[in-house]
Amino acid sequence: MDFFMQSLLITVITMVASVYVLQKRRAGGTKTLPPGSFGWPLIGETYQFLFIKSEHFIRERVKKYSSQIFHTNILGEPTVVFSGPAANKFVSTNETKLLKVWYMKTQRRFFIIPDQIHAPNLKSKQEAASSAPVKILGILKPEGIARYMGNKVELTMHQHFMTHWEGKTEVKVYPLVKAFTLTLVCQFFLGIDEPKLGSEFEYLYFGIYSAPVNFPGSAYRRALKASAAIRKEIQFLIKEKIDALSKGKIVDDLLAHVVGAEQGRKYVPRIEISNIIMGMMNSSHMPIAITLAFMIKHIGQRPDIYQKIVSVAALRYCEISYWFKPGEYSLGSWIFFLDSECKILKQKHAGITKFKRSGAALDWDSLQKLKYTWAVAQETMRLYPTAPGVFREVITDITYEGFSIPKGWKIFWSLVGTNRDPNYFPEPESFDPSRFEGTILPAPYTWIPFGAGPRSCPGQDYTRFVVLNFIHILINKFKWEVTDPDEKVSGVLIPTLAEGVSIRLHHH
Ligand code: HEM
Ligand SMILES: *[C@@H]1O[C@H](CO)[C@@H](O)[C@H](O)[C@H]1NC(C)=O
Ligand SMILES: CC(=O)N[C@H]1CO[C@H](CO)[C@@H](O)[C@@H]1O
Repeated sequence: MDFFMQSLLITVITMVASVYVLQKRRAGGTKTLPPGSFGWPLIGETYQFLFIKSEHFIRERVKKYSSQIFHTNILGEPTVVFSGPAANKFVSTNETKLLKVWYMKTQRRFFIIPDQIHAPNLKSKQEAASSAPVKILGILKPEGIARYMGNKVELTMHQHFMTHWEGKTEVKVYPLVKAFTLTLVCQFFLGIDEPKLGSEFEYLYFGIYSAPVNFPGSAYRRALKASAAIRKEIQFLIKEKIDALSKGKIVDDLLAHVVGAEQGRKYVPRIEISNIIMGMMNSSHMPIAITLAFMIKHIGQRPDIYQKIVSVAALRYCEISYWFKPGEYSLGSWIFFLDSECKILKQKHAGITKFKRSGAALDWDSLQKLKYTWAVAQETMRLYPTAPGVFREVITDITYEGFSIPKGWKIFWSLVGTNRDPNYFPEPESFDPSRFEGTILPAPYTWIPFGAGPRSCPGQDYTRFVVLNFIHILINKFKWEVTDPDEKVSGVLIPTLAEGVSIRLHHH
């Protein structure tokens, strides 16, 4: 921590000294600001924000100020923290009218986004370029994923399991799922079979919530270097794709399509294309790996959940495959006896039996039916959220719950403030997928891991596709138990696994 404090001190000196004064003046209107504290001069409550678990940081203040929203100062920016269902609804429904997206300095530097965009037409160009091409292409829609990933993903999964899982009696889950999601994103987004830049993507992902001080050994510096390396590689590949396309070659990966589509329509700077691709790779690699690792840990600790996934999957097969006749079927190491209405009569553990489709990736329709497995994933994302929140900028003075928030202020929209709140999730610390199953689901706006409203995450289908397929295959191949159930969860704003989750594997 010494080092951190020292670095901060130096930044403080180099920062414009007027920020504090300015902020006081801005805050000193006649209207009522949300309660809160700007903390220390200049650095405000940045330290607390970055180094205290998000839910504690928020819960403490919500209690102290008796208000769901409160003001603070994060990295020199007067910021109002929004959390809770009402705030979630407010932000998502007023998105384009009252608020616009805003990026922290870390993210602006990693992506080379200008700090201030003055010209109005430049602003709209910038905004359009940041997400439009993705939406135009529809590549993250189920059809797109099926088209670009469908046939390859099966082979990739097969190879992954053959190399890293088959024949092993004990494995560490976290490094393996990271290797897996990296392989997928390299293939899907860049069209390269040899995964690369693994540690760079990890630094980038964790670097976003770091103090932006560029000193040897700082998380920020590592992430900055990592983003430069990633960008360089993407720029290189863009050149390759342009060459290939101009020679009339068929290249069928996502980058080639973005390049191709952009060339057909209008010129979009390569820096924008690499931003889009880097952003999507960042979102598809670490968050899915972390979700998978925690999910595998909890399934391993709970035989009831394991078995329910297996039997629900068996029932689904039965429903979707009208050719199932009454009789005996096996799935993984379980044997099912089905009656004429496809009800499971009996099930027993079967030693070594293989379900005939074991190891095959599922198509889109079948995946939609794995509702219980998805409920397990949802519960995992509730307890271990990989995107703690997003920033917005207030574009016109707004009034919310009687408080006024001046134009130009930032909003930190916490997406996790509700996740462990017993008012919305009784016994919040217990892992209970049934919260997301059946008729009584969490109330609207109480669980929004992907955000909500017009800017919500376009990668939800990709996430579902990868998570469900991976768990499906894993369960078909193995049963497992966690060797250290008490392994510590580390990380402040983003949870990670201190020891990587070791499990003992039993092959079917
Ligand atoms: C566990 C997995 C994931 C989580 C929890 C997650 C969460 C989020 C959240 C909270 C946002 C911000 C929404 C906002 O600003 O209001 C977001 C945006 C975004 N996500 Fe994801 N995401 C995940 C996976 C993915 C994947 C797999 C992709 C791509 C394949 C992806 C692509 C994007 C993009 C492009 C945006 C920016 C959208 C925009 O600003 O218009 N995400 N995600
Ligand atoms: C990486 O993805 C996560 C999850 O979607 C997001 O919260 C974070 O802001 C992204 N990081 C960067 C540097 O864009
Ligand atoms: C100006 C505006 O559109 N305000 C809306 C913001 O969101 C709340 C809650 O969804 C609405 O009631 C307001 O009308």
